[in-house]
Amino acid sequence: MQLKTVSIILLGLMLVSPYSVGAQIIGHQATAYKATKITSGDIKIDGDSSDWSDIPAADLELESYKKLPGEYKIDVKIAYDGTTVYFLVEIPDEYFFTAGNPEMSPALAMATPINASEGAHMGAPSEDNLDKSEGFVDIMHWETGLGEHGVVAGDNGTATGKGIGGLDDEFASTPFDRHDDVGENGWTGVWDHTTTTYTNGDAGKYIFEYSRSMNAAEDTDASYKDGGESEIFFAYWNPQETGDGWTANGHYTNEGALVVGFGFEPSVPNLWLIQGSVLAVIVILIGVGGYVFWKKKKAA
Ligand SMILES: [Ca+2]
Ligand SMILES: [Ca+2]
Ligand SMILES: [Ca+2]
Repeated sequence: MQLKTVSIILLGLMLVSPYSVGAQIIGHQATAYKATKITSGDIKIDGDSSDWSDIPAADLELESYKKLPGEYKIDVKIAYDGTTVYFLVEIPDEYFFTAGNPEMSPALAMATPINASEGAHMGAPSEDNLDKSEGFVDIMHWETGLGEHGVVAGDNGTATGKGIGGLDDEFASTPFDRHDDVGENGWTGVWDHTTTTYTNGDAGKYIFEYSRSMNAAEDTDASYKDGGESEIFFAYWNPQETGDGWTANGHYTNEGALVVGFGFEPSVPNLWLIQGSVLAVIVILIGVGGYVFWKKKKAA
């Protein structure tokens, strides 16, 4: 190897960290999760999570796209009975709710690709290309302030435009191109909080329990198939982000997909292993570079 070549490699390696090399190869670390097949009727959509006690949870960390401080460690459970898919999302956060005011109450969204390669950026390929689209994502969007705790929200398959209780069926091709579904709102949900007094500032966690048909009802919905795989992203808006509530892009989200296998454990690439391998290659190259440099210097 020529000295010049080795110097170029070393300069390149000094400029690129192993983390960014790994992240460029496969993106953020995904989380694998096996959705549990249940018998119809096992899960009741009522905001009470006790019927989920036998179903394992995926632990996800939601971070702020706007780089706001802190993160949310949430638990997600998914079950299906062949015709209906059920979701339970539990988010530790203070109870904070103002009836009729979406921004002063929590909001949750979930994106599943319809024909985009992933749902992380609502159809856009990356944070740097948010106005480009690579396809459509299906969206569940729940503004709790438009409803109340313990009360059924969504439209259970009817078409009403804006969802009852703020639980809406939508789609997007980019973050700037998001629409309500026109054909039907497939979502049914009940949210609650572990507080017993429902006083703003109470500690505890939010419970979001919701379901939908596994089949797409229209082109703007994703399908969830028994034996199939789906990549899912969640977003949470904290009503205490500002004195006036949350801002549109103040949401916290999982940067790596939740990869869901319906009835099986899906395999996901291990980013840490790839980063470790990249680091090992860098150490070897630096060693080779140092040896060549030493040989050249000795020969000069
Ligand atoms: Ca329940
Ligand atoms: Ca729909
Ligand atoms: Ca939809």
